[in-house]
Amino acid sequence: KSDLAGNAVTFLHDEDYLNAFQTPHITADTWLNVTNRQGYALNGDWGFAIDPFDTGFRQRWFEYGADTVPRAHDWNPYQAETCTLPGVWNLFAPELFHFEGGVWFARQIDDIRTAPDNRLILHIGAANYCARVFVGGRFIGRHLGGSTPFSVDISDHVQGRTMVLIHVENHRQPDRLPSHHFDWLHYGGLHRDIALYDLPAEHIRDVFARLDGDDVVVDVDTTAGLSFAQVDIPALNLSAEVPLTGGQGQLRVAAKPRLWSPDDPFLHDVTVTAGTDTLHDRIGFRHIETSGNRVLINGQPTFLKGVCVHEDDAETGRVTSPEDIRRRFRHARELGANFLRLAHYPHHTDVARIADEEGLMLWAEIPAYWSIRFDDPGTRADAQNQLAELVRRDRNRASVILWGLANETADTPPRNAFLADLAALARRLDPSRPLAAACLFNQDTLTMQDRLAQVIDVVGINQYFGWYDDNINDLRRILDQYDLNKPLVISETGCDVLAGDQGPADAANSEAFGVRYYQNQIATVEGHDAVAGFVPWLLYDFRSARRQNGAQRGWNRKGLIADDKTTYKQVFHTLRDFYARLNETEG
Ligand code: GCB
Repeated sequence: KSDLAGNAVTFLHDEDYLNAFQTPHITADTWLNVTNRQGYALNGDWGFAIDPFDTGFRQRWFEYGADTVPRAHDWNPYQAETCTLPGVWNLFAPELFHFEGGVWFARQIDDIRTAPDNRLILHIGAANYCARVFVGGRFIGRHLGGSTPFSVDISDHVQGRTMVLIHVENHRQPDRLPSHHFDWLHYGGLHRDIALYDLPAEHIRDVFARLDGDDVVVDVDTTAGLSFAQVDIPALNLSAEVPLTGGQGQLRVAAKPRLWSPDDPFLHDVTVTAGTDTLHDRIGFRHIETSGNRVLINGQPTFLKGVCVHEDDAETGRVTSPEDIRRRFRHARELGANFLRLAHYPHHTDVARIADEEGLMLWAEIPAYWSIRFDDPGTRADAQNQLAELVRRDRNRASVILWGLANETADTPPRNAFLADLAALARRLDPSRPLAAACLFNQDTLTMQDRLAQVIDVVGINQYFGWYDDNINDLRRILDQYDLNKPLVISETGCDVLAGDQGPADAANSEAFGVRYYQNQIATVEGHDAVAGFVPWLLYDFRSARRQNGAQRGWNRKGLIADDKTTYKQVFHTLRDFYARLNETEG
């Protein structure tokens, strides 16, 4: 390209700078199962620079090499300010709290390959929202979606010490999931583990083990050059060879495994070997299905005594740890809960892993939340990819009993087509689990007419009668009129309570108000035949930029426990008594 005077110019339009870094896409297709693999952690110190004007693309900051003199003067990754990853930039400095835009992260890596033809895979736990990966000065690819893991083979770009730059950008855009507007804090950054994996050239990409009727089924997916895999499950006395075609194979054997259940969360050691590669996992086998209005675990009707939870922490934001997860589960158990709804995006990989060990059941969802551009093919591809990455990551986890497709989305033809496609994808990637969503009920007739309810297996409704809506009797009408032959779960209910507020029961935000709210809710729901589960909103107070009244001050205060994750509100005890009664009746 040249200008009128014939001078060479690289880009004519400003947006071309960014358009040059759109493809290749990094997607679920290149995702690698890293379960129990020994990785080389890249957590820790990284250089970082905020880049609100995308200067780094214009000046090609990513081309800085170890021995090259920087071509631009504005940033040098070797002299950068540093931050600790995983991290969210909102908490790096007070002035970054509401920053939305692009940030560069830089770090040198070593070639850790132990054999010359081994593959070197970069694995990123999550980057909110759009990540562009540059290795050794080259653009490798772009990933969309803020809460799912991705991997990319960087073997051909690493020589000795090599600079890795990851540009992460979190613009709120109408074509993303979530879109412009949502009720939690818009954290940006690389908020989960980053690691390198050194794998043999021929390796296992994924394993999916499950129960199907009376059979144990193990799908194996490897690189194309392998002709068989070995599957060992010692507790089943199972050791079998699986022939692979084009790298894919399936083992199906009749077996009677000891079943995983909330009361007996038994996990089987499963080892798959192919060529010189091995993947090891601990997998629970259990049945999950619905029958009429009930959810059945191993054939037993099971009431979902739940609680919703966001992934948020006063100190670390979206960054979580096994200790934080275990504390979450301890509180859920203390409440008497057996079920958590992981709102409103995929949570950390360790959540389902620890829930497997502890016998808690989970609803895992993607952020198809509120108004989404359902008619945009790009948004559709993004949603499908986020779902595929979530399902592939967590489908070996017995604790995950439901895939959640959407939350409070309006019934329109484009939305129904979009979510029907997602449902089909989920069933294709994982035929073993029911699908759920928080549907909308008709406000006038108080009936469930949302056509999404026809597509999914477990119908959720978020209702706030006594808070946003006044008349609690309307909830009874909804339940009485519910006539779908599918489980109905109260997938959210709650009210903002300020911990320690001793105001009277008719003053919003007081502890007494909260207690009365839940008493009314419980009185309406308890024993009602239509209801298969109750999942209050939510375990802890969480940050939300849109919540700015006097009691909120940047926090959604519907937690049963305050934001310090220590101070119980009285509503916690109201619910605990309810679940204790249910536990007694269930015997
Ligand atoms: C809802 C949303 C949830 C909000 C909640 C609230 O219905 O699903 O994301 O945080 O209400 O507190 O209003």
